[in-house]
Amino acid sequence: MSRLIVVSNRVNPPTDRGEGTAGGLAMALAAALREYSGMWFGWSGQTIDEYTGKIAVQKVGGVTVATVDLEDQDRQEYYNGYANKTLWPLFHYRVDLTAYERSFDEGYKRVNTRFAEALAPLIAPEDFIWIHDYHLIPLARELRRLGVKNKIGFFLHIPWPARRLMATLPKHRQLVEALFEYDLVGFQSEDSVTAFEDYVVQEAKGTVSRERRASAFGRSTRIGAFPIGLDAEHFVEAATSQEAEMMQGRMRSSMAGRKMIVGVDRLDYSKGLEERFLAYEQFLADNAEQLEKVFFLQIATPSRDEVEAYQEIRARLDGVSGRINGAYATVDWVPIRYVNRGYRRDELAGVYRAGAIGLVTPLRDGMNLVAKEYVAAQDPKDPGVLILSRFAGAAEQMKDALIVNPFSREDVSDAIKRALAMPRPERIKRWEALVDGVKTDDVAAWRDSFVAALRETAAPALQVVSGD
Ligand code: GDG
Repeated sequence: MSRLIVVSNRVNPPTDRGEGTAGGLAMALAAALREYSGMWFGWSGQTIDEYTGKIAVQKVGGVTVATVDLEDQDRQEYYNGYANKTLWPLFHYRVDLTAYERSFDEGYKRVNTRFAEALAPLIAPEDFIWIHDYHLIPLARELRRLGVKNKIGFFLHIPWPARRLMATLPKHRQLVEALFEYDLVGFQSEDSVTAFEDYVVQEAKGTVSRERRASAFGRSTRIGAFPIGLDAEHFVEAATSQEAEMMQGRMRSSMAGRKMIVGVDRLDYSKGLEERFLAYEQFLADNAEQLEKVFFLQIATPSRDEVEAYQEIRARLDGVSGRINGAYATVDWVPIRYVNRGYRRDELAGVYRAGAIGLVTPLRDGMNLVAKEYVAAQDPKDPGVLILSRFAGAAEQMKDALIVNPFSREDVSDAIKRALAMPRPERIKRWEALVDGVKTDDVAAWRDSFVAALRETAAPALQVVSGD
């Protein structure tokens, strides 16, 4: 029987339903793997003095995981370097933060080779291989070099950038060419697929067929949009669990009748937190009658804190939140509760449920699962309002949210005002449409549609076509 082998940078299945780690990927993949017999391969997160290629296999939360340790140089050049200082900012349109260093390039290639060499012997002829995210774009090429002929799919969790941004990356053609070693390349949104097609046609002088087969570099691959979803059923359950209710009760008693606006994000510059704080400040300035009637809770879980850009955004947020609170707080009201720690998943569900507004305003986001979690956690009889950035992949699906431009303080401020005043029947109508989508397009639908599309890709997997 064919197995599914999932590969991602980190392998961290949650130990139980409540204790999720920060990061949408872990939850989604663990749910996918429990359904299929198979294995999850990746980095343990540990570093050792000298790389050995030794694989540790264990069962975690019902999932078989196989991990390797890397060297500190790998962590610096591959993980903190090429992945998080080069590709992450570039793919999130932050060319100003993008570092282009040759040593990062070498580290990226080295780790992808190491992954391929460790993984290849574990692959049986009938297995399907599903590789995740920007850390591992060249992995199929390395596996093919070792003679792996299996079907290999790739899914990009973050946005694909516009062609002219992509062209700022040294050796961008090599990186894109590596994607043509896959049988299927999946993106989160139509916006990303279109940007990729634009690169193929304009930059690589290739073609894209009506069936979405992209051809360039003498090869071809299937491409498509596979919007990721939530483990929705479990999240809805989590929102009414005892832990969630306790959390909601705790929130309610501290609210003193005030309405809460809530934001939950990894502390990352792509999430638009500074712009969000400033938009909320604008709202306070524009709506004096709302002072002391509402407050904003932002949970921002620290992330990638070895990278300077993350230390900088954290310091900026400390400054901006402090300044706004200094300007507006009264003896018994603080306008922004800014929290830098993580919570259990079921506790988070309780926090979402207590929020009259879910404020999700990333400047760029592949999908954004927080938007979907906020919707899934609402009380059907009295749901809150989702305010969502048009630049999150989720905006293509969640059209009944209040869609905003996160770069415009006035736009976000107006949406907050509108959401606070929204009559209950309109809130219910919008929420019903949103929750329908969240439940239908859940993580199982995502997994099944990707795996089905991978199975259906034409054999032979590598097909030589015209184009340069
Ligand atoms: C990438 C893409 C794409 C946050 N704080 C805590 C916590 N979280 C959880 C949230 C949510 C997840 O982290 C964040 O997921 P997002 O989708 O919002 O964003 P990224 O981490 O940037 O994920 C993104 C995603 O991959 C999946 O493809 O949607 O576009 O950037 O699940 O709940 N979880 C817990 N405690 C916290 O304090 N337990």
